[in-house]
Amino acid sequence: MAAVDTSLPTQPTAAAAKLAAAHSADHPLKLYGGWFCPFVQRAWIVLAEKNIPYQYVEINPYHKAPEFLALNPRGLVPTLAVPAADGQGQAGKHHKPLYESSVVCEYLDEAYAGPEHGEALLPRGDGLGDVYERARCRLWMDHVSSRVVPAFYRLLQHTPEKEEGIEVARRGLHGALKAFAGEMDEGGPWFLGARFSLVDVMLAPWAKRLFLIDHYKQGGVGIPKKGQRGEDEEVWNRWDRWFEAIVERQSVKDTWSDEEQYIAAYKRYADDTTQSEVGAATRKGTRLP
Ligand SMILES: N[C@@H](CCC(=O)N[C@@H](CS)C(=O)NCC(=O)O)C(=O)O
Repeated sequence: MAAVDTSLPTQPTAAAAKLAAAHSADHPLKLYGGWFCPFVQRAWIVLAEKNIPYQYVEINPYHKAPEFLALNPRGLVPTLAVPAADGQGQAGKHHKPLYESSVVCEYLDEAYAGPEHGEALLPRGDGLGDVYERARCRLWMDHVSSRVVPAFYRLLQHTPEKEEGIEVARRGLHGALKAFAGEMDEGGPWFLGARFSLVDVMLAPWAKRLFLIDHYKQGGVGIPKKGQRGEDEEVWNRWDRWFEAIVERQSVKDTWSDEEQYIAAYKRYADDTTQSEVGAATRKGTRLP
């Protein structure tokens, strides 16, 4: 295990530090997170969006502490400790664990559904139209996790000695982003048009991290400039609208540390020497954890 993965700065900074401090008091709902982690940011955004009371607990997931593994045998963040209302928590404790960012986000959206938590982040309702919309959202949430996110790491971890040229990796990311943008509704910037949803949340953390590709990789993200997009003009324009809105979303800004800190943390990815599970899976070409 490389030392750097365990020598990350230990705390969030900037806006994320403020948010963490405001949620440092003991609370039965606990989010175990790492400030640098995009999967954690998904869950943190949902907590912020829905005005849910919780405690934020910063941990380093590369240190597999026994108490952490007892909650999440996969040893990954985000991990959520959910209050067990019936007292029937794990091993007699008063909480039950949940993990996997998309599962955690859906749980929070469903469990905190009262009017004080605002509009649901996944369309509710039992009508066939609602059921279809919910399924369509899940489809594109899955597209983010199974297509966009792996393509992001393939490009960020691309190094000149790789057999596959950087252009191939870049095209892979473009293809996944265009497929996503091509499905977006009109009438507002979000995936569902005027309505902000979990589909937006799923991609927001990587949208915020695209600057790392510009910082580290020759040619950067490389989305063609306006007016030079040929047959993709419309779809990239729609992407721009979404991107400009998501990076300005309050919950996204509030869960963000200093950019310099991400640049330092992601150097191991850019050099393709990270020992993280995500990094190793990208190197091997296997499914991300
Ligand atoms: N599929 C998981 C992925 C979570 C994940 O990979 N988290 C990283 C931090 S960004 C982690 O905990 N890594 C620890 C390790 O690689 O050992 C999710 O969606 O929650």
